[in-house]
Amino acid sequence: MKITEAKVIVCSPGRNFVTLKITTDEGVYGVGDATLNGREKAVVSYLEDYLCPSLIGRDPQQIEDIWHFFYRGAYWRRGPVGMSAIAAIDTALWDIKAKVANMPLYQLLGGRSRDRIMVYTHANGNDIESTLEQVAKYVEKGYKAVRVQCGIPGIASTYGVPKGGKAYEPADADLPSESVWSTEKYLNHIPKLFAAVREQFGDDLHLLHDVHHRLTPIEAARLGKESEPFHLFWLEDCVPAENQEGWKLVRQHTTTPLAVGEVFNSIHDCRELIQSQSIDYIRSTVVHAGGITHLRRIADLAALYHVKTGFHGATDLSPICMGAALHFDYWVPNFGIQEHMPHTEQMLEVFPHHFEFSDGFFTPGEAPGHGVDIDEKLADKYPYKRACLPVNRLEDGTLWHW
Ligand code: CS2
Ligand code: MG
Repeated sequence: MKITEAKVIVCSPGRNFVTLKITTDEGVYGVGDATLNGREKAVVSYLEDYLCPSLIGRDPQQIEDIWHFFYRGAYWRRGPVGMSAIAAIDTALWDIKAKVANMPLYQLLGGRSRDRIMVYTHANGNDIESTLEQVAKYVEKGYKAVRVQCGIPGIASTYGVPKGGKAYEPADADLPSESVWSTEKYLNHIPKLFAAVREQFGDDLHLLHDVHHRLTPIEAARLGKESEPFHLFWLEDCVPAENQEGWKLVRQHTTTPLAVGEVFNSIHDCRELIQSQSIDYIRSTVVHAGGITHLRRIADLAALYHVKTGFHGATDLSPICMGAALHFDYWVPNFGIQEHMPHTEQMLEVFPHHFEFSDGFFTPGEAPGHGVDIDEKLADKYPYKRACLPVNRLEDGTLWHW
């Protein structure tokens, strides 16, 4: 079997997605997600100008060799752009291999380790009351786990809270929009949100929150300690992920479980945090962490240190990534939870899929491969339009973490 074509498809059904389609001389093809929110065209060029030409003529079943050809062979290793490009190739090749084997991807990985995959969704609101209304809506739909984010009194807008009643999409402008942030106002308010959720919904609902990289370690330690009475499922990205020492400081002060990793793109980003047992969940996912091949290594390392998976699953990761992640979630022994920000019907129409939601859980489907495809004709109707993520400033104008 030989690769005859490696085509990059860029579309924008409500938001930008980058898809790689690898076709073989036997007619079997596979698809992979290559979407990097706000930097899509960088990955397109990395694929089209450098990786795809080297794919033609190769045996698509040599997944491991191809992975190392593009990783070790890059010289300039790691980074979100290169690893998203490698991830797309890897995901498409696993899709092909599973189709050739005529089995769903999870079977090829080792079979399922659970009956269904618990997911969490996002409840957001401009204030605590409207956030609770959203939590109630999702509990009604059967979700067992909900992430809560709400507006902060005295701050015009904040991460995770949509504006004007639209679905939340952070890449909201051609060039970065600017928001203002106050750590003090945030820290004084958020514990009240957790208390209100526990008051109204009791102790059994899994409660998650995303700090989105904005605190210093000692501030995160304070929030972790103040959150302990509300026993969160996790506090996510409480400090910027590059400073791995900072996580050890937070860990010393609180028993609130900690999650990190959506901005990581290789095992080397995760290793120190996992081995020092400074975290409880690793969030790196298929599209940004080198694909199935590399994510398996991260998950296996995590398993040695009681760290569970909690893959990133925002709408800026395409349904292809969601499909591949769900197969991975079905198999991985140390599964924790899967994020699921629902894609719109318009997006799901472009990406026909087999995964199914029921009562707070997903199953990946039994179709050969990862079960997600792209309707190229429909995709062509939605041309790319640059959209950048915002930047964030403190009230004194200091450029801060978004
Ligand atoms: C967020 C993401 O879902 C999450 O946990 O951190 O939505 C993140 O803001 C976006 O993926 C950035 O593109
Ligand atoms: Mg996050």
